[in-house]
Amino acid sequence: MIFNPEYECMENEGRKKLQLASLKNLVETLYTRVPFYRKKMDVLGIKPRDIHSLRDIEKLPFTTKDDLRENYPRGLLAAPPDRIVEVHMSSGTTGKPVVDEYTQNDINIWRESMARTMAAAGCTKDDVVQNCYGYGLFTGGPGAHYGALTIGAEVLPMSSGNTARQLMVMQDFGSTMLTCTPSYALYMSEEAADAGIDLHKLPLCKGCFGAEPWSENMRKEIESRYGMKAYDIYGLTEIIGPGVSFECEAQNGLHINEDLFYPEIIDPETGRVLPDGEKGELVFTTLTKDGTPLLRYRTRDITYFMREPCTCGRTTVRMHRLFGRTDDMLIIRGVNIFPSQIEQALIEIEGTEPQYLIVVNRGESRLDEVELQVEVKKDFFSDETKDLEDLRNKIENVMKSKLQITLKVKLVEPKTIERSIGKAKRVIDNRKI
Ligand code: DLL
Repeated sequence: MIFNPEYECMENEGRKKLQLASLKNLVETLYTRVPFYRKKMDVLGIKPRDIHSLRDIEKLPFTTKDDLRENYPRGLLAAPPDRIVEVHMSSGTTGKPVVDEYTQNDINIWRESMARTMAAAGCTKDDVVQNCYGYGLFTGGPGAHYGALTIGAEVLPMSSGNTARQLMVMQDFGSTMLTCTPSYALYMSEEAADAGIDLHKLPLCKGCFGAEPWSENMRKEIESRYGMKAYDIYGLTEIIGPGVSFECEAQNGLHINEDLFYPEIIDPETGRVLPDGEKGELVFTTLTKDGTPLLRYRTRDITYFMREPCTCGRTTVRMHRLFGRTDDMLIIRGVNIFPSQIEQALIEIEGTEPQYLIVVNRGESRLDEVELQVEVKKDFFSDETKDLEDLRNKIENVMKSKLQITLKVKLVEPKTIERSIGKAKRVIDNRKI
């Protein structure tokens, strides 16, 4: 279902006009209210009156994660503090957290974007949404909660973890829709199998999954384990949380809510804007936010734009499912690779579980050495050692032929790789320690 056809199916020229009007407003607000942006624009010699067309956005400065950290906690606030009604933060595992402060208007934007997102996955007022994204400073739980309420569905605000209780509630309350990270969906399906619960017999038939990289094959795996349709949803704390972009029933790229978040793709090295179809770093400008609006925020996420019309009728630009983050890219003996590519190849190999860990070490010859730990399926593990050796060789060969990378595979026993209830940790990089 299309939640808001007026904006989602808008004719392009109309949308561009709207975006330009919002951009002019935003630049004026940032210049007058946020000293950080005034300084940046003064250095570049740009004034709000210099913005005449959407292309003029290229004259404006970027904002980086470091800028946000340096301005922690409230340096980028653009609204009076008494207008803030809610605050969220990223986990901040690698430094000071990044902060998003919401006015009531911003909460309304978030509700709207998440309602569009969940409606595109088929959510209606008749659904029972089991929301297992974490609640708290993380945006996942509250975002899906707002979306479900805006549509008028029933929400089970489970948060993440306590898997036995999740499965009990799922059966007793007849959940029809699941919202959580793909890795947690996978973990829950394992626990269900161990508890003898047949997920195919439950009313659960769709889910919105995101917050971490996952592959097309992981989608198929989740869909077949649950007997449901699994949709990819994308977002980040800095911009609004989940709700920035989402898949529709065509599942051919994620529609960006571009009347609210203006997207660009740039070359991460030079900062140059790239043409449609070229892969690069995704950049967003929040067009209508009040609390902590951002200009040209560099997400570090890698994708490309698809502008061909979509069969669903929405006219918004789509982004290809994320390839990964610039900071997650591994360079294995000269070949650039994202963990999700390894996942995609691995899931097709018979005898393995979709559970893996990539360990990167600096070898004696100063070359990067990569060990791929892969869990073997239970029935396979009790087999002959020779079969295990064959499986190990097979995985190494597949990685070599499909991805052109040479890595060492270590097969591990079932259930030994740590399961995740939130964002899975797939890479341990010992070079950074
Ligand atoms: O993860 C917001 C969110 C919650 C999105 C629930 C979707 C569902 P952060 O914790 O700030 O916010 O992390 C944002 O997670 O820059 C991407 O690198 C990654 N990410 C988010 N969605 C996807 C996705 C939330 N669908 C960062 N595929 C982003 C791949 C994703 N990576």
